Amino acid sequence: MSTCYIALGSNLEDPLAQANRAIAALKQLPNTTVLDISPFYRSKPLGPQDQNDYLNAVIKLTTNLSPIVLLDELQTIEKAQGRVRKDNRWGARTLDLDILLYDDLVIQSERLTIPHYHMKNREFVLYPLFDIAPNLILPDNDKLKDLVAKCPKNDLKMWNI
Ligand code: A4P
Ligand code: MG
Repeated sequence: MSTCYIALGSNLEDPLAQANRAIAALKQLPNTTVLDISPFYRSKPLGPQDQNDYLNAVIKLTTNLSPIVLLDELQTIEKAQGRVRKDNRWGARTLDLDILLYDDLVIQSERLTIPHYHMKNREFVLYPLFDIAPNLILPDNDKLKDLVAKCPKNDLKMWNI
């Protein structure tokens, strides 16, 4: 069994419903157990500002799926929830599921970069990850708590306030 952390983001079509539906779908994945779910956060959009705030969260799971099979499964869930892939980078989306970490693996392939690029300076990734894995150490030996301490909160709030 491998331990993975998945980042969830949504800023279209009822993000709260999108998040709950995605989590229900993750719980249905074969050979996979959802172990923990961070609180849901509300974050300012990174990238184009003419889009809604995001709901962001991080989910911890154990799985027997390989990284690439897990990616396929995540993309299937995104697609089922109406995700349309567009060329506009960092644009609005109903659902984004990214693999942040997969055990201590470091992967650089055409389809997968693990640890997820940019995760180290995104408040909407680091804070929810810290909530469920305060003692986490990244494959490069960086401590999550040090990364959080260095990362401005940038108006990150709990979703429901
Ligand atoms: N890919 C490579 N590595 C991974 C990985 N570790 N996990 C590839 C998942 N996918 C990975 O992703 C493009 C390709 O990345 C996939 O086909 C996969 O093979 P995508 O989901 O189609 O496109 P994307 O998500 O639009 O691209 P990107 O660059 O991942 O977007 P970002 O950087 O995630 O930005 N603001 C706030 N506040 N909160 C957000 O969650 N998200 C974005 C999206 C912009 N602004 C945001 C947020
Ligand atoms: Mg993505």
